[in-house]
Amino acid sequence: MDRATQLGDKVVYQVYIRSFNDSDGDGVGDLRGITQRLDYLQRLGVDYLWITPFFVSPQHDNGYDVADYRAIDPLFGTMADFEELSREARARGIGLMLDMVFNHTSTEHAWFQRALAGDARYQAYYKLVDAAPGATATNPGEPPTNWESKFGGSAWAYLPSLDKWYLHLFDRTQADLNWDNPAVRRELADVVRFWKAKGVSGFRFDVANLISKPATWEDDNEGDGRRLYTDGPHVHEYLRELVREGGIEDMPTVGEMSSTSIDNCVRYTNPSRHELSQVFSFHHLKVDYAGGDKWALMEPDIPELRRILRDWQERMCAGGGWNALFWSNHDQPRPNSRFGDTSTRELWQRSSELLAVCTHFMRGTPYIYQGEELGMTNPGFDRIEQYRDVESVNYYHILQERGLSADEALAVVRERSRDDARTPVQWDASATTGFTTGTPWIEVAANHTWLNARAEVDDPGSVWSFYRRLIRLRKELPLVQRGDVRFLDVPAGAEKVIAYERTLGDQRLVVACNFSGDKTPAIDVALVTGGEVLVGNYDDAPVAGTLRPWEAVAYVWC
Ligand code: TEU
Repeated sequence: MDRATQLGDKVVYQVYIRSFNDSDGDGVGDLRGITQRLDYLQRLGVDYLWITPFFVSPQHDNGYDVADYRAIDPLFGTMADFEELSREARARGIGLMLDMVFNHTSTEHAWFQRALAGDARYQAYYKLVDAAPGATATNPGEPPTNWESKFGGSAWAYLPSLDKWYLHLFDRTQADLNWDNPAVRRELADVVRFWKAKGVSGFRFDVANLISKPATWEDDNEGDGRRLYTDGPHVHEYLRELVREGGIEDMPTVGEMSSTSIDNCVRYTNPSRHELSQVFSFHHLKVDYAGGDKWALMEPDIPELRRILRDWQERMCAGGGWNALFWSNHDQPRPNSRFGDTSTRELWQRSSELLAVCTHFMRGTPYIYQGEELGMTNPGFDRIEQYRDVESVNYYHILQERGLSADEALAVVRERSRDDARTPVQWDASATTGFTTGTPWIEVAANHTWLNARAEVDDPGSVWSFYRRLIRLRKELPLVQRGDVRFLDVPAGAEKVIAYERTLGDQRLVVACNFSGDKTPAIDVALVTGGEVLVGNYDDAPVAGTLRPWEAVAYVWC
């Protein structure tokens, strides 16, 4: 089945469980909390929920450090709660996609613990490398390579009791699994079958393109190691095997592909390859990294954003691949704070809606990250103590070691922290936003007094209603589901406009988005002559091809 037939009319909603809705007052979101909000999600019109990990975990990385893939962390509820959620979601036509963190386990996982206790069978589950002679706990010598952890510092940690190093591409409590060991691959396929038998509808695979490491350990003389372990030698084969052995080829599956290439993503998702059905790629979310560094601030480079989106849309389409479409997730700042303008309510609304128009008419599967449909923004915390994320806290210190003052480091963290997207969903205007009756695990954003679901769901002019409309349009228009895509050149003076065209037979759709607060010549008038405005974020149509500040419009010929 081609991907457009399988997925063209579907929209996924991401639930970051910890911050979504708390049913028991402990300040942390949970499974029953999701069940309580299913009516809201059904009304929005989404097809699937991707729920971030709720498995047993010491929570050093908020559940991305799994200690037992088959058991639910009591923090989030019980298996009975999961089964109830699954039943209730299904009754509303919503499927659940679970988040499988298979590149690494928590160091508290029984496998790692057995490895530590000296069991050779389990030592072969991880990437362990003997230390050089003479290593001691206090002076272990050089690690096997110079690779850096994505959260800062070396990607290797020394185990004095074994006199070995283990690889951790993320936190030191997240040990990379050895996918070259067939026993590991069998264990993981078993986990997939376990959840499939529980009736889940699909899966997201965390950092799926990092699972196959190179056969020899070499330093990266040009960078942090990623070019050596990304899209590694056996990654396609291993994913195909997982999908086959897990029995999930017909389900929606999405791989998180960090620093990947289009050619690889065509391979990951073209149905003839029997791998995954969708990919998240991140190049478009690096256009505001100065010198490629997430922790160096820069205004977003919109022409570069256009170039990247164009490449990914056109080349994935030509290669029979399929993109996940998104601006936002639990690792990214809020997109309106980042690419839009939230300085006034009017600009906040227009730029939030512009971002929605820009992705929802593209070819692929749109993902809405919780709260995005309300236009939630970065919280703008002003003290480091308000941050919880391991990466943010590490980098606050690393930036100061690099010479920034504490205030400067905080200013960077404020724009780049993963916690920007992790504040509680703003259900209402009350002090804890209707998220919990207790004390939220992380502070709420101050703007919840006016920016919240209660204020938006019944207002036909709200950001929420706008998202609902876009979801419905995708379901109504085969052109959006399966049309070809081609990006449009923009006229001189319109460098901050992103415009593209979808076509299916003689049907045509043109989308133009002005990523700026200036009036700008946007599109050649001839291109839109005779088209009808399908949707726009102003009440009236643009005049003579000129877009107003943060204007986004879609014209259709059907
Ligand atoms: O993220 C992987 C990842 O590579 C990033 O999104 C990025 O490197 C990170 O956020 C640093 O900026 C996935 C999960 O989405 C993330 O929450 C986990 O922390 C990580 O894997 C480890 O499991």
